[in-house]
Amino acid sequence: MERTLVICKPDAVQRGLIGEVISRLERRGLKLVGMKLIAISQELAHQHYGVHEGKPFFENLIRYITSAPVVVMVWQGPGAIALVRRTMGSTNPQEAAPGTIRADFGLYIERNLIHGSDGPETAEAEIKLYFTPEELVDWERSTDRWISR
Ligand code: D4T
Repeated sequence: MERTLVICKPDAVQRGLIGEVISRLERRGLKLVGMKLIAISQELAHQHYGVHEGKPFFENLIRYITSAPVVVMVWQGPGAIALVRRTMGSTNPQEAAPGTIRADFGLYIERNLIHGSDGPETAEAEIKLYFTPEELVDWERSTDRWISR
């Protein structure tokens, strides 16, 4: 079953939106298999966003993601990676579809509330970056038979 990394970014934590994000993903039927509140170090931020190094927004992005605690989570389900991206909305909240997290709570690309892995390879690498295998829980959910085919 597909797994993806989700981060409630510093603005989502500061604004009390952790529960809102979790609630939307839970209601979608996805299963939470890992979660923790952490402060992202400079080193971890550079590892995560290394692909953007050199771009004009890079320094601001690092400052933002390390500015306050974040909640990192792993969600599991069929097509979880794309499903989370659609639930989040476009990177720029101004362009995000109504009803998505970024559209409902965001105004600026620099404060876009949530991260979700953008493909199978990045999901695997990002999950490894934030979680050890022991921190991920493979569990049976009693409602699964009402959600799965
Ligand atoms: P993340 O990775 O944070 O989930 O965002 P996306 O996957 O939706 O978008 P991204 O990798 O292209 O951008 C990473 C991060 O950089 C910020 N950003 C991006 C910014 O501040 N200015 C910009 O012009 C761009 C393109 C927002 C998200």
